[in-house]
Amino acid sequence: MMHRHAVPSRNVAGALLAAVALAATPPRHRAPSAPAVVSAKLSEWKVELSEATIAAGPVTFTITNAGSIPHALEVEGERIERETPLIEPGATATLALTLKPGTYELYCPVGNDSHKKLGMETHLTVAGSGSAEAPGAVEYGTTALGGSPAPAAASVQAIRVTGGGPVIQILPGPFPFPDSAAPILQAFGDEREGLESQVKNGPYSNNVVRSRGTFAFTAWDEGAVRDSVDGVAEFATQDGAHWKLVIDRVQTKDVPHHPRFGGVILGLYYHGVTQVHTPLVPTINSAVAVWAFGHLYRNDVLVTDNAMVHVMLLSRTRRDGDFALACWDCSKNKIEELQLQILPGPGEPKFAAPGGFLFVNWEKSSSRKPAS
Ligand SMILES: [Cu+2]
Repeated sequence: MMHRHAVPSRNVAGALLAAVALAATPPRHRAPSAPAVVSAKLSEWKVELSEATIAAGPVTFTITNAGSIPHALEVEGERIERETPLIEPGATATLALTLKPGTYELYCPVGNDSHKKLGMETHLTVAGSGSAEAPGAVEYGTTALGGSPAPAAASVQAIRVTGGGPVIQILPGPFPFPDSAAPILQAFGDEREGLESQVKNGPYSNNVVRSRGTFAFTAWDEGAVRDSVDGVAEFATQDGAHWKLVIDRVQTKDVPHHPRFGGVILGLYYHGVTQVHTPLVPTINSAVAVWAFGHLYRNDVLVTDNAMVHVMLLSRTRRDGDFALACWDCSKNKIEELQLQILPGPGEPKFAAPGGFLFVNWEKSSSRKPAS
């Protein structure tokens, strides 16, 4: 995913050197008993702190939700784990803690960590009191990359996904849960109108035809702009056309309304009720989500080198038999549905397919860690 602060492991040595050169910002001087004050600003999708380093002792966090959906703040580290209640957009909360020296992770715990995975995560260094010049106060990792050291868990991860089971093509049609989606759509501001047209025309519809084809890809979640993907899909559509899609590069530009979407994200709870991304998709968990560009061929003729591709391996949303959408909250279902959506690139004509898009699912798919 597009973590601004992910430090590639092979650059750690360089980052350390850079940090030593930058040296530490000493904690602000204050009376020993006066609590430090740190303001935290929450928004989609980041946590911004007024201080990167403070001295050990009492601290009061003043937290403002400057975003458009509810968030919260959790402070974790040195055996402390404390969080605020949910903070509505525009509201503030405070959290008073006493912190020992160490490094703390501050993140938004909303949405089973989906907000955290989208970037709502930062770090705070607490230096031993009165030891501002001590090496312990050096927040290495605060480098030109502009963030904190990435936790080990954020290092390179990869997934190999293979489509399987019944293959279906989804055609334009109405979204089957308009009443559930309507209140969520209210929060989408300028984009609401465009999204509302999808309530009538899909692509998330129950208008489904059986298809056949194969799809397999590998995706690498390497942080910043280094995510990558490599895969091929081949399938037939209702009209008998044969399509081939080669995906070999990720799309890292912001997706409207939700900046930080793009590239490869492993593990995400979103859509539906979560207020993360469009509610015109049921609430789901995804093992991997990819935004990519693809080379698209129809009956062996190149259609475009810039097809916009969105792929998810997610909780099953469709029932067997007629493959209608079976749930508004599908997040507890087995993760085995592989969705492939293909749209024309910016300014390009619609595809020769119903609705001008291609949307194909492999209903019983699987994933594994690729051999490295
Ligand atoms: Cu949040």
